[in-house]
Amino acid sequence: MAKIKLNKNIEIIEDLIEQLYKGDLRAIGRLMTLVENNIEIAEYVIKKIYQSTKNAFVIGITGFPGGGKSTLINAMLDILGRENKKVGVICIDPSSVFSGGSLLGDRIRMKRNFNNPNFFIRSMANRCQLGGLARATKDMIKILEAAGYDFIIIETVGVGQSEIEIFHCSNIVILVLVPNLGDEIQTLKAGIMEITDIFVINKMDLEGADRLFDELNSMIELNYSIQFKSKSNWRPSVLKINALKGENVEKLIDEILNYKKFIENSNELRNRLMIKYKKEVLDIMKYKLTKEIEQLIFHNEYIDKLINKIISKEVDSYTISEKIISELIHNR
Ligand SMILES: Nc1nc2c(ncn2[C@@H]2O[C@H](COP(=O)(O)OP(=O)(O)OP(=O)(O)O)[C@@H](O)[C@H]2O)c(=O)[nH]1
Ligand SMILES: [Mg+2]
Repeated sequence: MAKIKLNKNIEIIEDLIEQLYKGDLRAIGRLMTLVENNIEIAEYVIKKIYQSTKNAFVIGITGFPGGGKSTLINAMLDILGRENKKVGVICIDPSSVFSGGSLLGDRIRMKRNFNNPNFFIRSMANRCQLGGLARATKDMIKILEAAGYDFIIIETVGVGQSEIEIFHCSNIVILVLVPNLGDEIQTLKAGIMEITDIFVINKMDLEGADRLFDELNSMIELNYSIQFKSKSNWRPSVLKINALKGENVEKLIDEILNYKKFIENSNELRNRLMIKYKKEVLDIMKYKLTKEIEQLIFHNEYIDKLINKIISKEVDSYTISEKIISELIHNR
């Protein structure tokens, strides 16, 4: 995509924001593309819309490639659609290897819900957005919140660090497993298990679902006695599901709503929001400071003089770094 400049497109962006407030799907899509590709535009848009965003309930769904996450989301949309809920879905980096084509694959799996005006479904296949994947996802959530979505579902394959980061912006984390994973379960980032609120055993029609159900329950029981002693902690549940047939998906929605009530009635929501926004501010500061520091290091004669001292073995780079930091801080 050709680089679009913020200052030359303010009017277009303002217009898109107006349409966004009316829930126009095309405007939402165009704004998302702009925000994904241009951090200056992202900043402009988020500053403009932030006060109009209402808190949507953000559901993070993760698990192995091909575990049936998209199929499950589609089955959830069937139910939420009947209740006239507005739902936004963002599929991050869908793997093409296991399920044959990411964007197209999700479109096919979610086909029957693609044309419902209450749903906005988008895939993000690009891992190299400015400011990182988590930044782009958080901004997209805010765009959907400004458009009045009740629920936002984020689908991602839970194997990398950025996925863990993404879950800091979810209100609930659902891990989709399938029977007979064997050692694969070990390759899941350990952190994902710890932050999971609902375990889904999808493909319950396959052999081994009952065994996995028992294993997960014992694992939770073990952790429960240590970690979840206090009443303010949620005890993760385990559900067996057949996403293809929609079996037990209603139960999953009920459990999500139970959880929603649970965190709304405890301090948990506030605690999570505190952590979430601290991380968000930290990430933005890191990004901005890094840019400023890069500018300073590579375009400053005084710094060149200091670096020369490292070259001539007069002073080591730790000491020089400390000197720059303390001078930077004292100057401000
Ligand atoms: N037998 C069985 N197959 C299922 C079930 N749910 C989904 N599948 C199949 O599993 C395959 C993968 O489904 P997807 O929904 O694309 O899985 P995914 O986890 O979204 O995959 P990626 O986005 O590529 O990581 C498809 O062929 C589905 O038809 C189920 O409950 N039982
Ligand atoms: Mg998928």
